[in-house]
Amino acid sequence: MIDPKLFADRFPGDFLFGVATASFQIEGASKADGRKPSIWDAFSNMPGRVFGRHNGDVACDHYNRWESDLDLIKAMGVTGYRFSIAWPRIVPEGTGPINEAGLDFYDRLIDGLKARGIKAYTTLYHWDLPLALMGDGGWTARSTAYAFQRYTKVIMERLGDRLDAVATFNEPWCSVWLSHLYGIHAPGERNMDAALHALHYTNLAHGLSVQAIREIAPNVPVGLVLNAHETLPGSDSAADIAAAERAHQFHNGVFFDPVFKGEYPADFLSALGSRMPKIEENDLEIISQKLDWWGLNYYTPMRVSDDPAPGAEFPATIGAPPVSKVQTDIGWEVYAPALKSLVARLYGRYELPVCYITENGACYNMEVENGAVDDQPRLDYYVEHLSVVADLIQDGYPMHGYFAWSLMDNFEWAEGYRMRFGLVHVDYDTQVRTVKKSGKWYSALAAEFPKGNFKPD
Ligand code: GCO
Repeated sequence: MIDPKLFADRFPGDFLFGVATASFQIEGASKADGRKPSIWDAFSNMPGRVFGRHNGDVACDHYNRWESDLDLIKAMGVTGYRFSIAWPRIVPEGTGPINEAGLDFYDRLIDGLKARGIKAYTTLYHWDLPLALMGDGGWTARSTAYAFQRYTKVIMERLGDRLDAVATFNEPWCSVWLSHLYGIHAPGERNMDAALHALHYTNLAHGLSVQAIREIAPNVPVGLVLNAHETLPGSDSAADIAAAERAHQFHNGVFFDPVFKGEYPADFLSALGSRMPKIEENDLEIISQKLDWWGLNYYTPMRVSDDPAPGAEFPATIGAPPVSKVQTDIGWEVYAPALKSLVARLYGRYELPVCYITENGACYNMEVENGAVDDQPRLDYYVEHLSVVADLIQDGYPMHGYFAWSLMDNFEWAEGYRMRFGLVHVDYDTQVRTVKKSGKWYSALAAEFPKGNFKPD
């Protein structure tokens, strides 16, 4: 096994090691203290949407166990905790009354982090849209972007003085394409026109939220977390190389270009622009405000070939087979070189601020045996990918920190609880937490970096 103490030498002394979670995936207590349903509560209660019809009612019961969970994070020796705030706890109907009891929970959580010397990295939207907003069309309605701006203001007024960083959205790719075009995530639509509306209004909501954060808490570094895809051509034919570029525009460019260049990608626009909602005069200006940092969530590459079907809709690609034979238990190809080429390519294409790896990790479903979880393949995955991060730093890329996904096993969206990503195992019958072999290794590594950093340039 790679000695974490030796491995640590490859990172600068102020590198931040953290762990990440998201509200709906861990909190449970879905009806407590004034919380109302989110689209994920509704979706997980529909037949055939989530494995085993699992739901978020109890999850890891973090809402009640937050103190011992923070003790666990502290004991693991990491210095950053990335978590998300549940909009349906704060403004339970999306618009309208503010729920003080919901704010109180995050107040206690953030104070609890501070008391333990752990930095608070908050995400405002990790997919739990208040269900009531679906009555107006959810993300396909422009009004949702303004509702999000108001929710942002409520958060920043109450909590902004103690946040070490804030991200507006987590993986808009998922809440746009996976949720409105591919139908896998809530609300489960399969409709390009709806998805194109969700796309622009999500981007707008990001911009409006940045405005609100700057106004209320100008000292809090603002960012956006993107699951950029390394779109690799399935062969070196000209058709596949062109397909990979279209895939880049569709899966990455529609988020990166408006935010970092103030425009939508050209080929995307000529193919689908006429089906987008009206882009109002200042929208792109609002969307493209300067950010202090961006977060990259990376798990696996995207391999694509040209779709030969006549009239195939943009991006007109089909999946190409994996190159590496190693797969995690969720079936994702393990291929660390794509993390390196992806970061290099994105910095080549865009003027990006400093980067945090805000999620990286692997799904392996080992259970507890004799009080321990031997998840060596997850540990190997971490070593391999962290090693790439160290190489990127050496090559001069501004990689400032790394958050493992995830602190503990949790509700893996459409896969329910059967897919486990935690450094810590959760027994869902007893809520007992057991630090896995990978978690012990990661703690030993993180313990070498007591300072943590946040110095956006
Ligand atoms: C994400 C998700 C996580 C998932 C993880 C594994 O941002 O993609 O935040 O919620 O659990 O990615 O699929």
